[in-house]
Order: sequence, then structure tokens, then C-alpha cells
Amino acid sequence: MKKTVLITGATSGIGKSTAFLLAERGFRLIITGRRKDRLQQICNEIASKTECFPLVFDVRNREEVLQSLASLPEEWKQVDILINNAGLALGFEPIHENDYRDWDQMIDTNIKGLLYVTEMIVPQMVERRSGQIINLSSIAGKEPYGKGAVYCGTKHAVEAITKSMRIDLNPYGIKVGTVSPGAVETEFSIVRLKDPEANRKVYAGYEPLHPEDVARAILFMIEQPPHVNIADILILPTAQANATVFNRKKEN
Ligand code: NDP
Ligand code: 8X3
Repeated sequence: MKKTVLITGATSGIGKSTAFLLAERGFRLIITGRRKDRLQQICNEIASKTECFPLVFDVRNREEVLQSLASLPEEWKQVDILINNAGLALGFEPIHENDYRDWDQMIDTNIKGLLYVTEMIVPQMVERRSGQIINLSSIAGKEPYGKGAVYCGTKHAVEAITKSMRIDLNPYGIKVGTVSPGAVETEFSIVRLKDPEANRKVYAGYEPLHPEDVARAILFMIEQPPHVNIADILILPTAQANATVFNRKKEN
């Protein structure tokens, strides 16, 4: 039987590329995000490859998350693989110049949103004694860097939550892991810097990861045999050595 995968934050970037790749491989998909038109468009585009169910909710709103997931039709209720991908960074300033509203949004999305979706999906996995959860961490979850205190904090939290979850869910045979990318060219920097031209500047002089690269890492985690759990994949552009060191070609 085809497995059902729920991908949060599938309207863009890594989530969207993962949806397209998993559709190619025949997984049934529940894709979520706040932008309904984009979700519908993606489901239309992959309709010839697989079944797709779009679900619109804001991961920060627990009631919305619970109601939306509870409203899934019976044939969509069993989620075999959960990809907690929805997330964002806001701002790139030193801590004393940050806007507390950006802190709130990052914490509410990247930590609490991930937990609300997990809260709804994990009990059925425990009951069935099977399942897989892949949380989107980051190089920012391994190495804190300046001007990113709260974003780095949220991804460190994702790492800690993932490691603890793996212990809690170990008796039930549920796989839990993270994928931890470095710089990926998506809408991430546009959202972070509130600048539609951000990508041209942020990724100048080197080739960043493409969202498809991260999607392939996620597929690798999913395609392992039952006795193998890939606990983490740290994936960087070749031009990126750590959170802050980049080999940028100088412009003439
Ligand atoms: P994008 O901005 O391209 O995609 C982010 C996705 O998250 C969108 O689909 C967006 O959907 C969704 N999202 C954001 N806020 C909410 C919300 N409140 N409720 C529901 N969905 C939400 O960025 P990426 O694809 O790059 O980011 C995906 C994940 O990867 C994030 O967790 C990010 O932290 C992580 N990551 C990104 C890296 C990068 O360099 N790009 C590197 C390492 C990790 P919508 O707006 O429609 O709600
Ligand atoms: C996104 C990568 O380095 O901008 O998580 O924090 S970074």
C-alpha cells in the first residue's frame, strides 16, 4: 500500500520540492501551508503522479492545526511519515536591535508550530507502532551565529526536541530524525530580510543548495529499510564550510 506523507510548509522552497519528488516516487501527499492557491496549484500539478490533499492552516494557531488535521477524510487520516518543515527566520540584526515580534513569530512557528502538528500525528503512530518523523533543523541548529540568536535558538530547540522524541518514541519503533541544511536558495532570505531582491545579495559569488538537494536527502531518509533510521543529515553547499565561512568568488 502507498504510504501517506504529510509535509508542512509545502507552498515554497524545500517543502514544495519535497512534495514534487515524493509525488514522482508515488507517495500519497498531504501538503500544508497558509497560501491556499499555491497548495491547490501543486496538487493540480502532481495529480497525474499521485493523490494529493491540500490543507490550509497556520501552524502557530493550535486550534486551527487541531481542527484542520481532525477534519481529514477517513482515507487520509493515517499519516505514515510526517515532515515538519514549515519554518522561517525573521531579521538579521544583533540581539539589541531585534524586534520582539519577530522573536515571537519564529518561536511560535519553528518550535510551537512543529509541536502542535506533532501532537496531532504522533498518537496514531504510537498506536500503530510505526511511522517516521523528519524535522527541519539547520546548520543554525548546530552552530549559533551573530545576528541570528533567536532563529539559532529555535533550531537548537528543534534539535533537542528531536533527540528527546527519538528516545520517547523508541519503544514504538518510530523513526525520528532531522535534516540540517546550510544555505538553500528558497524564499527563506526574502522572508528573513523582507526584501524581494534578497537572494541576489545573500547568495552572491557562490552556488547555494537548491531545494531539490534537500528533497533528495529527505527521500534518502524515507527510503531506508525498516531497521535503518537516519538520525540526521547535515547538508551544505560545497562553498559553505560552517555557519559563517563561505568561499565567495569576488566580482570583477
Ligand atoms: P520558504 O520560505 O521557501 O518556505 C517556508 C514554508 O514554511 C512555506 O511553505 C510557508 O508557507 C511555511 N510557513 C511559514 N510560516 C508558516 C506558518 N505560520 N504556518 C504554516 N506554514 C508556514 O523557506 P525554506 O523552504 O527554505 O524553509 C523550510 C524549512 O527549512 C524551514 O524550517 C527553515 O527554517 C529550514 N531551513 C532553511 C534553510 C535555507 O537556507 N533556506 C536552511 C536550513 C533550514 P506559507 O507561507 O504558505 O504558510
Ligand atoms: C537557514 C540557514 O545559515 O541562514 O537555516 O541560518 S542559515
